[in-house]
Amino acid sequence: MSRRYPPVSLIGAPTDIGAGDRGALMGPDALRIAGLGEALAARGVDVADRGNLDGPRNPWLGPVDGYRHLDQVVAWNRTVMEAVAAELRDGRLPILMGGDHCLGIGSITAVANHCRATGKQLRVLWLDAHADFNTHEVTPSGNIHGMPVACLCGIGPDVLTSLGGSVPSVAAAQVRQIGIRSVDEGEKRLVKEHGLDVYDMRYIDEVGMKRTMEEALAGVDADTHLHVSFDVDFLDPSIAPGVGTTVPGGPNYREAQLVMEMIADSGRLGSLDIVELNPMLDTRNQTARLAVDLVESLFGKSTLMRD
Ligand code: 4U7
Ligand code: MN
Ligand code: MN
Ligand code: MN
Repeated sequence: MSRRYPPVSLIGAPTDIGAGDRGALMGPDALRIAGLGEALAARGVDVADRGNLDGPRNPWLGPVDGYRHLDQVVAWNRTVMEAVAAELRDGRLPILMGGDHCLGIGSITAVANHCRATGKQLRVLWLDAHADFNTHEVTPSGNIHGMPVACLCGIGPDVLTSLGGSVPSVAAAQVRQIGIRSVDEGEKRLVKEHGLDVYDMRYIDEVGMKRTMEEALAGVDADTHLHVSFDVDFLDPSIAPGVGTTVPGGPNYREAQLVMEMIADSGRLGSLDIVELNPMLDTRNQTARLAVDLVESLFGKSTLMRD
């Protein structure tokens, strides 16, 4: 039989406040329409949809001091952090339905605080085409969805790095990035300087996804809380067109399934973000349906005898 999962809470954060394209604010409803809740329930998971959080609308202004919409990004992340923290306190597994990836700051800050409070080890798997390690000095866009990993590691504006009280929220050594294939020039230097563990597409090409995941999951044990931050642009754009920042050369369907299956096999999934889905750029909700399909695997769905 399939593994038991804690009860799951779906949290919608309908905003594109940190993005460069409009539309990610429709992500939560696209995931609902693709049947995310029903798919989990069909796996025997107890799931509650908490509805959507509220926050400031997107004024679509240019950068100020290298940041677009910093105040609004802070407001959204504070709300996300509180919502995720409340679910974790109740022993539930939060699924944050974004929204753009700046929301990973609030979500993962809550998870990190929960781990500190409960004495769990934290491991963050960052599935993304991008390293999201820009700062206001090196960002080519000012879009804060390109900065969440840096902020979590303590590099960024105080209002974001100290959102949860302890700075940094997360140590670079707790993060594994998978699928990376677009890193900006200044960002590259920072990624190296901070020793981020990056399994980029070149590495995946050379050693294969199986070994990559074995390495990314090495050391995960019964005391580990695994957080998966799934930026949908991780996937190859040929299968996942519904994102704002597509980069060719991503994992194909089978590789993506293997990623999810191997995480499921670890048995340690504790929280999840599904971010950057942009229904305005999608074809008949194809990308949302693929995301749901992959989440089923993340929750232990597999073929034939392996269940
Ligand atoms: B996402 C970018 F310049 N690096 O900072 C930037 F290429 O959350 C893109 O991973 C960031 O989708 C993409 O604007 C953020 C750009
Ligand atoms: Mn991202
Ligand atoms: Mn990305
Ligand atoms: Mn993106």
